[in-house]
Amino acid sequence: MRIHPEVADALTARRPVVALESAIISHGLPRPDNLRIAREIEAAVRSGGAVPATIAIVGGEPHIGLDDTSLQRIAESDTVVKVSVRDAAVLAARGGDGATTVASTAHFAAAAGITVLATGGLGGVHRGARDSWDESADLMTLSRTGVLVVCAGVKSILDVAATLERLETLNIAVIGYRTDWFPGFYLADSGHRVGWRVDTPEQAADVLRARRRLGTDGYGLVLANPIAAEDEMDRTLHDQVLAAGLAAAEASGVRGKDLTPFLLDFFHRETRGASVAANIALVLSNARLAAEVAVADAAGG
Ligand code: PSU
Ligand code: MN
Repeated sequence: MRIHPEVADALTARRPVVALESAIISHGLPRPDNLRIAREIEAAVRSGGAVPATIAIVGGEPHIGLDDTSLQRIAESDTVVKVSVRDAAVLAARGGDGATTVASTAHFAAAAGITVLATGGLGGVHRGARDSWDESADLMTLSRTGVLVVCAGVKSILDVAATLERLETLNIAVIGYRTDWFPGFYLADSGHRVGWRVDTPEQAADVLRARRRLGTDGYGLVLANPIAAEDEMDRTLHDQVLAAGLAAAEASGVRGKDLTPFLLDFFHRETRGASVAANIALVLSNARLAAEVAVADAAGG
């Protein structure tokens, strides 16, 4: 692993660091805006007082923290593949470039000693999983990787109720940030309750400390941060486009790791950018909150 010097210095000095995934840059957001947004996500972490560590595989080597040349390569190259945990070694062996999902970002972050990770939406159980068995490796990975993932819930393209059940089974606590409801990604509220709530970054950091004392810090945690009311998508438009997107995916036979990018792209095109605007707003908010939690964690010792 290559740890960027700024990140390495921060980790050595126990200053706050936030890990950022890169699949959202390469596969989750439209070009050419994705590079600018990637930089804005890093800036949001800095404005919250932490050092950003965007994670990706560059030239076969996992990088913890990217310089601008590498960030550009991940955002713009056509040969960058979406990398989950199982793909990492195959890609590393052949020296390719890969953008990491929440699962593989969590894996490399934990290996580097980073506890807090920010993303847009966590992967989860897909609709129709009863037949397709399509469940994101994000869930299984978090059941054995002790990072806190700050996200706006799971994407509404998923089966939210089933995802919450699996999170329970896998020992991954879900904590609402200033809410008792699990967020719905583009919408603030998915209609499902969460069991726990915190109202400040300090309270979230208290949970991280308690978990170290109790020895449950090998399991992941989800801090669910709803999109701000003024940034939410229109619910009627959301529901229409979701139904159309699911039908289009079914009709064109999209499966496996291509399904999430397909549906996100469908949303972005069909809503003429409204879903992109919501996606950007929520990911920046998550990056900022993740930084504040990392700061509170570092301050508490
Ligand atoms: N959240 C977003 N946009 C994304 C993703 C999450 O706002 O593109 C990506 C993340 O990298 C997540 C992945 O880990 O989608 C889940 O994909 P899959 O269902 O194939 O595991
Ligand atoms: Mn899948």
